[in-house]
Amino acid sequence: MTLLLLSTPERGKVWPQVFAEAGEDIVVGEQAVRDPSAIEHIACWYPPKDLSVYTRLKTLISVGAGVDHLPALPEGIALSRTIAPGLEAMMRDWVVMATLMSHRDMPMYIAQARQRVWKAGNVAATGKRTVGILGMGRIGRLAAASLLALGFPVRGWSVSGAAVDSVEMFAAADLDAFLSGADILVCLLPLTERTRGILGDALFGKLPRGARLVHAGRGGHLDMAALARALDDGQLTSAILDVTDPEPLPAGHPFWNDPRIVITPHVAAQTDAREGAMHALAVMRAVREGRPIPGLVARERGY
Ligand code: NDP
Ligand code: OXD
Repeated sequence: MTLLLLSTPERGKVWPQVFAEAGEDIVVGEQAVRDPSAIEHIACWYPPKDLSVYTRLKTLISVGAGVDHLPALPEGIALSRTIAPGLEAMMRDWVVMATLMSHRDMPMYIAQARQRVWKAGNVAATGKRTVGILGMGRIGRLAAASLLALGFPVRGWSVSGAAVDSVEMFAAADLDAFLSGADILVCLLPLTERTRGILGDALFGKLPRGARLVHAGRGGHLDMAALARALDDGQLTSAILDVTDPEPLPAGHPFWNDPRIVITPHVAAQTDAREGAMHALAVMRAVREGRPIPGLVARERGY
């Protein structure tokens, strides 16, 4: 069973070491493939243009947690997203940071400081603002636990609405009720047909007036023009964005200079090279032994 890695030079260095330690075969880069029919797994962000030459391909592994950048795969090829506790912890940290920044009006104070303005606003305790998390999966749950520990009331939205300790949960059909109490809205959804463009006029209009947005899902969730309208109208107070549409955000985009918006360049988390390799090894072994594939993406759900 050979894995083909198509990724960054750093992963190209680390993965072969990890695979050698594990006694597994790896090929780095398509140019190094001698026999495409020997490749049973491909790990990549973007897949090869022509997958059909890999006639015995069993799994495609996304080196990230998301899979929205990947095309639909032919029947018989499984899709796995990388499950990496280190990446999930980084996401939690970014969400906690951005939520606290939103709660404590940091976009406004950063803008004031640039103008050398000393002007105090009101300070609210964490218990006074409810955080609403769109997407209560692996990352949403981790973030919720830390936000609860800081004293924020937390509510969550997921397809199932399945119970999460100390979190007020809402199922897909109850989106409006969920939004009506989300003072700080955190988006941690996967990008799918059902969630594309969800952060738009209609959704913003259902939040409490003056709500704050924290977004680390995908750029495709966000209608950027709708966000500008909601900020101009006062419906939203601020937005902290790790993802935009497009990425990179063009140098001339008005969001760069908007005092109500803080942008980070899709760095909320990155998969550690060794952790990513360990995930790929776990996938290969599960396939070999006929066990459930870690990080398996359900074709019909798209996440
Ligand atoms: P999971 O698959 O574990 O969780 C996804 C959650 O979203 C689940 O709770 C799911 O509901 C919910 N969900 C999906 N579709 C809908 C829908 N239509 N309506 C309501 N809820 C929905 O994903 P992770 O937590 O691991 O990751 C979430 C996302 O974070 C990734 O897909 C990626 O987009 C983003 N990400 C961003 C990074 C960055 O650097 N900015 C890095 C890593 C990830 P249910 O539980 O009922 O299935
Ligand atoms: C990911 C990402 O999905 O980096 O892992 O956004």
